Amino acid sequence: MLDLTGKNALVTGIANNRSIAWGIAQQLHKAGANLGITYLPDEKGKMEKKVAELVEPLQPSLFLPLNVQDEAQVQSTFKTVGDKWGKLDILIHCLAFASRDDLTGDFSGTSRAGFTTALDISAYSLIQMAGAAKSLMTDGGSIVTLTYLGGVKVIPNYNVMGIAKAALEMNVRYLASELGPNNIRVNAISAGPIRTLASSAVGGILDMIHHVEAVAPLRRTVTQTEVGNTAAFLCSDLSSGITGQVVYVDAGYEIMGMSGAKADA
Ligand code: 0WE
Repeated sequence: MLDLTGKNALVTGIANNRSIAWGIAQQLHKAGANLGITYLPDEKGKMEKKVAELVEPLQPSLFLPLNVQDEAQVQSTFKTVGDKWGKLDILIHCLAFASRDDLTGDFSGTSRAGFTTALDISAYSLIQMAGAAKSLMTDGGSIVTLTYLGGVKVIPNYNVMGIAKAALEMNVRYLASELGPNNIRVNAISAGPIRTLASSAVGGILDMIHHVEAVAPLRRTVTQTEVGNTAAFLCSDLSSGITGQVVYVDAGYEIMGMSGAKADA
């Protein structure tokens, strides 16, 4: 049985009710986990209010600001987790950002600043948070991050985010190797395209979704709930032998080649 009772789970990356992190938080809650939620603070406190209202039904016992580009805030978040919970069991990393200018146009035009920002927020942040979580995961633990096929294959316009996801997937393997002796497992979920705040800001996302609906083995896209269920599995003892992996939750899209062609045409 999938049971997360008695487990403390810190979930990052909830922006609204379409966030994949929101789908994950709901499934962890359903499995009985005690939740801590982080939000990206802004000047007017709008995000804090919005996320607080959204997660209220899940009764999180911690609700903390977290901007991974602010090292002091990362340290204080994990200090609070240690002080309030004593131990951490589950860390959900759902953070990514690239400048819009770098998600369109020529990849060879990627600026040094854009590259640095994308890799810092989307890939380095996993190292940073795993490093802070390590000493709190005294009973073992599970770290789950979100990646995308664009880190392995060229997807139009994904550009510098593809490089960030390639780095993130390699971070998963190096972290899994280091933390394995502490019984801390580290895995990634490679989700198929889903309409979210992050993806709908991207031109052509609807065409990509229609393409997946046409060629993926399951002939559809995946839902936040399906990603959430896989995350719950990866955080539970049911997956105790799995670490360092990238699990595709993409309706099977990743296995296909010749994706435009029809066999019987
Ligand atoms: O990883 C992502 C989204 C990443 C993302 C999206 C944005 C939009 C708004 C990172 N940074 C930003 N910055 C912004 O200013 N996905 C897997 C969704 C996604 O993004 C794409 C996709 C898909 C799919 C970008 C280009 C092409 C496909």
